[in-house]
Amino acid sequence: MSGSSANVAGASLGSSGNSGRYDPPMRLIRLTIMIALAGTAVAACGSNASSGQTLKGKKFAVETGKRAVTVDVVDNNFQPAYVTVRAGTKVTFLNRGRNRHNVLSVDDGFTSSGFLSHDDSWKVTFKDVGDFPLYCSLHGTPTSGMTGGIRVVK
Ligand SMILES: [Cu+2]
Repeated sequence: MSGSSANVAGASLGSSGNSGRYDPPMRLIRLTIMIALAGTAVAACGSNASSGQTLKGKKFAVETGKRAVTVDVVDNNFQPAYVTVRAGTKVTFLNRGRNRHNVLSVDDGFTSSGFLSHDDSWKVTFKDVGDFPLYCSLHGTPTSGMTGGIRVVK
């Protein structure tokens, strides 16, 4: 950014000295702003797409030795938030909190729950290997707040 600002300042000085008009530098400045905005939009799109679909960098509780695993749904997070299980494991999401919650698949990788009241549970058997990001829409979004994920390995 500092590089392009310096270029605009230089062009402005040069053309005002020659003609006394300010049109050329204004056009340059507008063009520079448009390019900067376009670049920002592209960058934002790219980062949204990748952060919504990956569980990279999360800390996982490894529960690969079990055939059935329970994730506690509390006020307001999943415990553990990120779990590694073996393919074929049944995961029970149990609402131990006072608030209502839900368990929604970010990318439709598994069947989402409806609203879960205290002591309600939602069971999902994860047959396919892969990452399954999830969230509660009452206290989070696919990428922030009450989020979690199941990583299924062979
Ligand atoms: Cu919630």
